[in-house]
Amino acid sequence: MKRRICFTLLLLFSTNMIFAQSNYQPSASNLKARAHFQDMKFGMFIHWGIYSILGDGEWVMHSRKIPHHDYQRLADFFNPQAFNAEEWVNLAKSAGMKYITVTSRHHDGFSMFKTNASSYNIVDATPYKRDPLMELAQACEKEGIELRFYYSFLDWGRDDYAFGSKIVNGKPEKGDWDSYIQFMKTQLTELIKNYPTVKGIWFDGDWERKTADWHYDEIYGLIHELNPEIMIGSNHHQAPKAGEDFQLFEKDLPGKNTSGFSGDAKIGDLPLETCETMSGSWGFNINDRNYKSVRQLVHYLVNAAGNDANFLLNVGPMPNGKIQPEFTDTLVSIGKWLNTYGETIYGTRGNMIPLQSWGAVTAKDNIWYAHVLNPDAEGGIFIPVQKKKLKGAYNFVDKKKIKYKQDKNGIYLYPEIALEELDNVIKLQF
Ligand code: FHN
Repeated sequence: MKRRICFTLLLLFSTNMIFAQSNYQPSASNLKARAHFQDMKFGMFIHWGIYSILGDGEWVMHSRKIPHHDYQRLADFFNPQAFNAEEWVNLAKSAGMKYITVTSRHHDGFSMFKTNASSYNIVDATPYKRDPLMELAQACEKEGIELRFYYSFLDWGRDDYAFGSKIVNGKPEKGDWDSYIQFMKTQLTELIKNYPTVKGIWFDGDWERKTADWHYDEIYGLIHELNPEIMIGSNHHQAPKAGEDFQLFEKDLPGKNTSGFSGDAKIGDLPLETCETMSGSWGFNINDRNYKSVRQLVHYLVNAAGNDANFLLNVGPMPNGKIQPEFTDTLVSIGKWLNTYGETIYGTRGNMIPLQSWGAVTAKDNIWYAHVLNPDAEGGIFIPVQKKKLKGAYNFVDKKKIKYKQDKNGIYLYPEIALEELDNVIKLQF
């Protein structure tokens, strides 16, 4: 008997050891994945779900106060016959994107993949009956694009989540918190085991229950146990938590808070990523014509890289499975820009100097790229770098020498600026 108790204790202890993330030490493969992630720099975010039918964004159930049992009907007529995973992946490629992060389950609780944990999923509940995430995983693997899954902690529909319930002692008063945590663990296990090429899990929505015990230790521990290489990030808008592998920012560069999401987002020392929409919405919104220009998005990409962050740019496909032409045109133009300027973005690191009024700097070892985004900025193009001897400055495109002066305060550059360009890049050799 005594021996059995000891054995049980040992088992419990060792299980906890596996799951404990408070002393999380990323594996060598995870550290390698982090460096590769930072090299990739540019990814496609995809918000797609049954909400796209209503053409009013992914929050439509909540914002239009549609009761969940009515909202669920959308599944009956979700039949995206024009969806073609190869087309999406090729679009990402022609935009110069290196990875895709796609919603596997958003706050409406609908699973866009085949799951045995709930019949409210695209294969079992729609006339479409196909698993787009499996098709996407296959197309990504074929085309050399990395795949990551967005997964919502928040669920507006499940009884065990009991949306709206008061949180007492870390649990909702109503519902069944343990059952909900187990449900998520089952789904995450499916997402990792059934889609073995997945490289990242992008969590969102725990901000809805700030005082709940989310069992991060168990959830993050489970993911790392299933595949230590998988990078975990969560859009909780705070400092990174134990067990996370990258830090996310929404609609803002790290350190900025123009959107109001990042007030508490203390920057940690993990790889960074910022996400932004191509119009004003994440999910397909038929009434949103607030399209960002190629210039705005290239500048965001450059500023993100200058800030040492990846840029995850969102598209919200339509209910037929197509991505609207206003987005595809812009993406292809960004890709053309990257065809020329990719060297100054991919594989670089940022934060050499803070963002300047004229633009940003990206770097690879002893080569820096000064991206002049706002040539009219006051003070000319001054690079506040000391104790680094400049050997030469060149126009990145035509390789012509650029005049400069260096003193104890930094480097003053005197380039000829082509105002029609989205970005004038000066290559600095130290
Ligand atoms: O509520 C979501 C929203 O729908 C979208 O998914 C964004 C993407 O960053 N995150 C949440 C808001 O913080």
